[in-house]
Amino acid sequence: MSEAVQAYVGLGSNLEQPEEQLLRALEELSRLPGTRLSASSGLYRNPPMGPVPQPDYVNAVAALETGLSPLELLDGLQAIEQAHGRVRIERWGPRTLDLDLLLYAERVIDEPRLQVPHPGLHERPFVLYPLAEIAPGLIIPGRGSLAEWLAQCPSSGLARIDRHV
Ligand code: PH2
Ligand code: MG
Ligand code: MG
Repeated sequence: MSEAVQAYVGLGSNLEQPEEQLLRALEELSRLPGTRLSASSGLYRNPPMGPVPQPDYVNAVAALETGLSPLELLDGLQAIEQAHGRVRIERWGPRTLDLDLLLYAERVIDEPRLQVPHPGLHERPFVLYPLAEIAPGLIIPGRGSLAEWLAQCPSSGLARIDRHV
């Protein structure tokens, strides 16, 4: 395993107790081989984006320190999605758990299985706001500063969920 790098993962769920899905997924992320969960944002309830009518989502972002390669990490994320009973029925459709690799070190990756930075990252409030909570000074490779994208992105519709722990 190579030297650890910082990676960011977007979490989303809108089926079967979304908050529980996300809290369990955070624990599972921390147990990936060669990986440490270095930070996690709050949980945000927000309306579904896209063309499919579906329940509200709960979204969050996690920071990982990992020795896994980008594709090894992607495999790990997909295995966790599978373990949460993820079924791929339609694009943009509802899901028990979605784990998107948002950023991997300062890398730009454009492969059939994996695009990093995640293509939607810079325009989605449910990614930008939780990301800013744990990495406010972040530069998005090829796209500029997180702070600038955030300033153009209304937070309307995002409701931070209090965690009673
Ligand atoms: N994910 C989608 C489609 N729409 N809407 C919200 N609010 N949050 C998501 O994570 C989300 C979505 C497909 O990945
Ligand atoms: Mg996904
Ligand atoms: Mg997604």
